[in-house]
Amino acid sequence: MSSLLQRLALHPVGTDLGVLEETESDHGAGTYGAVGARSRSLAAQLRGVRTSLAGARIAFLAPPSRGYVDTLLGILLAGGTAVPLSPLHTSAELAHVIRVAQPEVLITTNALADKLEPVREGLPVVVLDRPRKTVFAHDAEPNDAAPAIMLFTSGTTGKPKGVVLSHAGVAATLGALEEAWQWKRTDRLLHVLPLHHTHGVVVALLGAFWAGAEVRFATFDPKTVFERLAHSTVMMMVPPMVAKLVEALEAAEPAQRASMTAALRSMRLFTCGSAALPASLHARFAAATGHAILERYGMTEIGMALSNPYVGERAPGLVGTELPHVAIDLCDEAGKVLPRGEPGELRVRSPQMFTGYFGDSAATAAAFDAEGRFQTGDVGVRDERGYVRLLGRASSDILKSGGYKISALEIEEVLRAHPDVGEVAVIGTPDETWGDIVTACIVVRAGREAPTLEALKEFAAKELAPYKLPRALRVLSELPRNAMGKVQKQALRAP
Ligand code: MCA
Ligand code: AMP
Repeated sequence: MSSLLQRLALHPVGTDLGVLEETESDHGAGTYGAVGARSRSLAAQLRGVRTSLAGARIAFLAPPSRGYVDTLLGILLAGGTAVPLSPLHTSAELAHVIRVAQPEVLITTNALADKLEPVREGLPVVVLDRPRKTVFAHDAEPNDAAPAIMLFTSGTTGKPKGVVLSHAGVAATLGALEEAWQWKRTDRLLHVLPLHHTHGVVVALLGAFWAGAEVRFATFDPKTVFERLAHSTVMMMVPPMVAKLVEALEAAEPAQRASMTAALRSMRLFTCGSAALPASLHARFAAATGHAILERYGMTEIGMALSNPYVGERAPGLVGTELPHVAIDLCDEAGKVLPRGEPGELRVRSPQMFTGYFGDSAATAAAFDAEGRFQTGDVGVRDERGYVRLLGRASSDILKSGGYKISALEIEEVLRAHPDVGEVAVIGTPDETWGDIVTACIVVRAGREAPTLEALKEFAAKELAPYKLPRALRVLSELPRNAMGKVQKQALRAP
């Protein structure tokens, strides 16, 4: 059995857990023992659908709930590769994931079964809350090298790619975070992140499970968060969430504010990552709550790489130093390591490293340099203590909005099909709350009228998840291009 499963499966059956849905008050149904029994039953059923699941991808669509957790663990126990799908995604996006991942089985809930129907392409579907026939079989024995999870992330070319994480890679991430952030079985995580990206699935959810801690899911909104924090010890955020909590605190009347901050007494750790947390927000959160947010840096492919210290100075605007067993060089374009103080690309070696982009060995090979280091495309500089400050990304085609990594090219491809759009370039306009505001710069098609932002959004919403939609529109007479005809996004971004 892999070291990941040994650790996840070994929590005592009675550990008072666990996974509670927003409305859930029945602790008993959520103990690790109960989750373990349900996920083993699902694993047994999956092995009944396919006798050998070793290496098989199993895609699943479930809201943040016990059903999600049972499914994720059930797939891992059955020896399959878990491919989480997002309820935020359109049919076109789900179809893309299914086309790339080539799953053998789909799993969903009664409520979401209709969403999967148009894209299931004849694949068997297991519906969680319908009666199932249990087929008994021996536990599968995935080893450390076996693939565990496939997560989709955007790149500078084409549609999102399937990043394969092995059991060993996930275990390395969880072990490093347990050590660095002092996860304990007595922790209670308030989980408000989406469950189709590394932050929500690996860092938060499996991070808590690794420690045997409690997880409580909630939809992010400041009111709910302040209510739930009174029962929590850990919360993980992306920068817009920090902005919204700070705004809510600053807008509250003194008495109300006192009760909101009183709710934070049980909290021991707020972390933030996925996108840059402005130093000003870090300071406002500290002033309003007395908590210094621990900012860290990672990437789907490399796992978690840099972190501010749990004990020691959590520096605003900096992402800290290497997590255990991670090695990072700041390099010039040729891969030469630069002296401290000079900005360079972060290149990474790590036991957390992904095993490849599924079905795309050329892209996998291109992601590493001649020394075998992963090329992040992120540029940073180290201060005298070794803390890294991130300065931005090498490519203008990757945006971070709301903490989501978004490919400008994917949005451009969709908008280009709009009848009023002649040419289009998508850029990120810097914003304190959202990171990048997705901005469509268009040239109107000859003989047509300029579309409104609302019309473009409505058009794009048929293909793209809400978090990828343009939030600003600029209508131009032409796009700035270089001699080769390539759009100069830097020029578009200049104020
Ligand atoms: C929403 N709004 C926005 C954006 N999103 N405006 C500009 N840019 C945006 N990106 C506006 C809406 O138009 C609306 O305005 C209002 O905000 C509320 O919209 P809503 O959709 O309800 O927002 P939300 O659901 O509250 O979403 C905010 C969110 C969400 C909860 C912060 O973006 C989120 O869950 N982000 C997490 C992403 C994540 O997990 N990334 C991890 C990737 P109006 O009210 O005027 O209509 S993994 C990763 O990055 C690596 C490994 C790592 O390091 O972690
Ligand atoms: P993803 O592919 O969604 O895993 O996103 C990874 C990218 O998120 C990294 O390459 C960074 O550009 C960005 N990122 C993650 N954490 C931080 C952070 N703390 N500050 C700035 N950027 C971050």
